[in-house]
Amino acid sequence: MEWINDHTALLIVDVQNDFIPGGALAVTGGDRVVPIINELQKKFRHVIATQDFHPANHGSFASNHPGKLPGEFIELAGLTQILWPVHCVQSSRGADFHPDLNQSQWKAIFQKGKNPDVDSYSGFFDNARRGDTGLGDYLKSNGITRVFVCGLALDYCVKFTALDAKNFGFETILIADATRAVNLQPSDGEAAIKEMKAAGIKVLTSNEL
Ligand code: VGL
Ligand code: ZN
Repeated sequence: MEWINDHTALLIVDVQNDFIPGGALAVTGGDRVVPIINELQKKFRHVIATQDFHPANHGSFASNHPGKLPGEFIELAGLTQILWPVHCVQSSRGADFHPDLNQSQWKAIFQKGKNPDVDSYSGFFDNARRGDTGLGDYLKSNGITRVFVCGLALDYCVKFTALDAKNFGFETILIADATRAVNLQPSDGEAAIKEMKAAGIKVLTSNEL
């Protein structure tokens, strides 16, 4: 089966310094996806990245809620919100893409999490599903029908981006070796893959492409 054609896009989710070991919200093995994604990109004509890009007063940061710690919960935009350490602040090094990630063929970058009043895991919509980054319309207007998803973190932004891609009507494929989970709970990564499969998302490894 030829998986990649002119109607196929690679979505690289949040491969940013703060999600890499040493960063503010480090994902174990997050750096390991970089060479895999660089190899993958060579096979695609349409490569698009998302970037977590928060203002310093973002409501998902524990430090913006006196007395609260990362991992605790609050209500934000009418939703239960887990609190994170300060991460991916606009114009900080932590928000930059990993320096080894090849950006030379990217067609577009979609930033998310810019509204301080709501978090935004998916590259398509904020968690309250009000704000739209334009990614879905962008893909449709470029004739994309099949979307491959990779990047960080599997159990948050990768999962919600893939679920929204599927809901948008794109055939959606997770590249399992090109993602890593935060795993606040040790099985969160596995649970995310199960949830994606149940939603009709395919799971492949990069050597199958
Ligand atoms: C992410 C938590 C908070 C992610 C972003 O990119 O998976 N996770 N912000
Ligand atoms: Zn974030």
